[in-house]
Amino acid sequence: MLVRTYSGRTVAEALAKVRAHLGDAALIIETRPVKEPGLFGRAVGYEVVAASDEADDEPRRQTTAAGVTLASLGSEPEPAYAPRSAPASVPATASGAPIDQELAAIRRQLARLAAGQGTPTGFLGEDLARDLEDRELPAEIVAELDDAVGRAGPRLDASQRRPFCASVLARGLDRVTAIDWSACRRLLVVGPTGVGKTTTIAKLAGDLVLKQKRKVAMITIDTYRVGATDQLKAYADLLDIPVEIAATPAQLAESLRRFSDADHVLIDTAGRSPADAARVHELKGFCRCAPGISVMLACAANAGRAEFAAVVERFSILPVEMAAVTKLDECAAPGRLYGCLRRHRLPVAVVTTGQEVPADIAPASAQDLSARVVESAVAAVA
Ligand SMILES: Nc1nc2c(ncn2[C@@H]2O[C@H](COP(=O)(O)OP(=O)(O)OP(=O)(O)O)[C@@H](O)[C@H]2O)c(=O)[nH]1
Ligand SMILES: [Mg+2]
Repeated sequence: MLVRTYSGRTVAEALAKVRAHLGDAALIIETRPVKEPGLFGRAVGYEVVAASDEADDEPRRQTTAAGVTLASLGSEPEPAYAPRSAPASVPATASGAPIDQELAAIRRQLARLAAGQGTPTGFLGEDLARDLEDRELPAEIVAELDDAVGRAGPRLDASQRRPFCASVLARGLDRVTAIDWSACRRLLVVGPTGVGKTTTIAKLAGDLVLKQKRKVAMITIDTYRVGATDQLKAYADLLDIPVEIAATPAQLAESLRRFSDADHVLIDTAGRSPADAARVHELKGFCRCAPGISVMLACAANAGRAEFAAVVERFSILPVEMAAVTKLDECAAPGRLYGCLRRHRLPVAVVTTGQEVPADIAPASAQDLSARVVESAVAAVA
């Protein structure tokens, strides 16, 4: 089977080239925009990947002899995933790999395309492509990375691919930023059940009291779960800070008034299932009961894509300003997590990385969240 990529300023123009070269029986495998450099570049044209039953020996030999260059082909069909701006004669491939390896990767990629599994990974190299797949990075982001590595060309040797991809990914998490405590004096943490809200509050309180020497108080409005108030009280005792229980928005406002001399007041809430709209709605009154309450949404790093989306969507009725990503240590699919964070543009402020209070918490970093997606399997185990 012959698989080729045709480009044009419009899809119709590219399809006309397909028809001219492969005839009406050609099978269209994929249509995709060609973007300007950068993750969010504007579409400047289109590519159509098409296949026909014709044998492809002759054109492929031609490509090999030219060292995977497009220049010799002029306006002829381009081999899939060859670099768009390759110089006229290049002894090695654009990604710096030996030609044999690169061609083998391209052939595998063509086979995947022909089988309808088409995420392009030819420039990433097999190891990295496999790691990204294992870590469940969404296919469209894998394709963007592949494209970025392809565009970087020979400037990027194999050892630089992972850090390069981490930087590209980090640019996509533009809302990740550590908490600005100078603007956050009253923090109310919401989220689904068991996600780690109470321990995150205890960790934040520990950081503020022990490291930053701030005056902190805690309030819980979780009068729902048996043992919830005792759990927070135990942490408050350990840190030697005051804690109050508030059952209604009016009581919360009253407690906040009593704690007006505290630098920071951290407010714990009962876990709410995203399936229970009414109970999430109840939290609105608590968020609005006093001015200057910042709302943080706690999301588990190990949640599935649909589960994550349901949480973000359900809690979006509240004035959420920032997010905590909890249980990062239990996250076996950092690529999936990355996809969720980017898709929902979550302003992640902290991540928690274990059960230990107060140690297992860190300010959120786009670079770190991205590095987890691309680090080599050896580094990931270490
Ligand atoms: N592995 C791991 N476990 C965590 C982390 N954060 C919290 N946990 C554990 O998750 C469990 C639930 O934590 P809580 O803080 O009680 O969760 P919650 O959201 O307050 O729960 P509810 O109030 O019942 O909705 C506890 O066993 C915590 O130790 C984390 O970062 N990593
Ligand atoms: Mg709790």
